[in-house]
Amino acid sequence: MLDPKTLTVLVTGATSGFGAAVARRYVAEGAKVIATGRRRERLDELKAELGDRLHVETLDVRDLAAIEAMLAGLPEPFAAVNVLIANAGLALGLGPAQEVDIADWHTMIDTNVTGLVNTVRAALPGLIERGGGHVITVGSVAGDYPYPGGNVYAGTKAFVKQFALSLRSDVQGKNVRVTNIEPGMVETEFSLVRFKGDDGRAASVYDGIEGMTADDVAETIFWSTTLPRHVNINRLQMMPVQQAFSAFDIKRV
Ligand code: NDP
Ligand code: 8X3
Repeated sequence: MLDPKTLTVLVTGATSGFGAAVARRYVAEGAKVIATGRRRERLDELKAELGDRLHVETLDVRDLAAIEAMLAGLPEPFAAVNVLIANAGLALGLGPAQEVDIADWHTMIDTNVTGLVNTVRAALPGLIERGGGHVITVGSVAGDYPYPGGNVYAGTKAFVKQFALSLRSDVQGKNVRVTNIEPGMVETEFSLVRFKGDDGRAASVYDGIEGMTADDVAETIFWSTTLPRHVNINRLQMMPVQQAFSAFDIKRV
């Protein structure tokens, strides 16, 4: 197993959900963590909770120049990032394609696709120059299995998967591992964001289900990055036991 104390982890979207759980998991094991996100007060709370091994930076992943400036200005103890967890992302809406607000589609593409490639492109050269590391991308079961209303969100997660696999080919021989983590339903702020603050609708998604938690996902990410250096998990799909697959939807006349 790789010693977590040797890891300097940069995680995007750490103000909530998977990202915050990831920050807690790595700091607890002695790693250094740079936690980023747009909501400063959440970052400050995380800093107060986790202490010296955590560094926080306000960051919108849609802003490539801001990512580059953040990486260039990291304080010395946090400068040598060797694990990138490109987690920031969101779904907006669950309506049929013919009815949705196209601004929501643009925001998902800007965040889940452009934000992801911004983050990876900015951080990857440093990882390689320092001798290697690990890039974790956060896909979704939605990247494989279509569902009504998934439309652009699902499309962005299919992109994440194929980008991650392709990235692996590009960094072959550079000692960089790449893993796409693909969860199913996990109760975080994800549905609250998707349904634009409608608590009742968000909560109903998880009614009667023992869903996975952000800690389950953080544990899986932690595990995949601390496996012996010669092992690469390419893709890892995970679901709650109560979530499975359904048959094709056939409309008969
Ligand atoms: P949360 O809503 O709890 O967390 C999302 C995080 O992304 C927040 O920290 C948010 O921070 C950040 N974020 C959103 N937009 C931006 C942006 N433009 N720049 C920087 N950070 C941003 O959801 P999850 O933890 O569940 O989601 C994390 C990832 O996991 C996402 O990519 C999501 O698509 C994926 N996922 C979630 C699943 C689930 O069921 N929960 C299942 C499969 C995948 P802030 O608003 O402060 O910027
Ligand atoms: C989030 C999981 O099933 O709501 O990616 O798309 S799902």
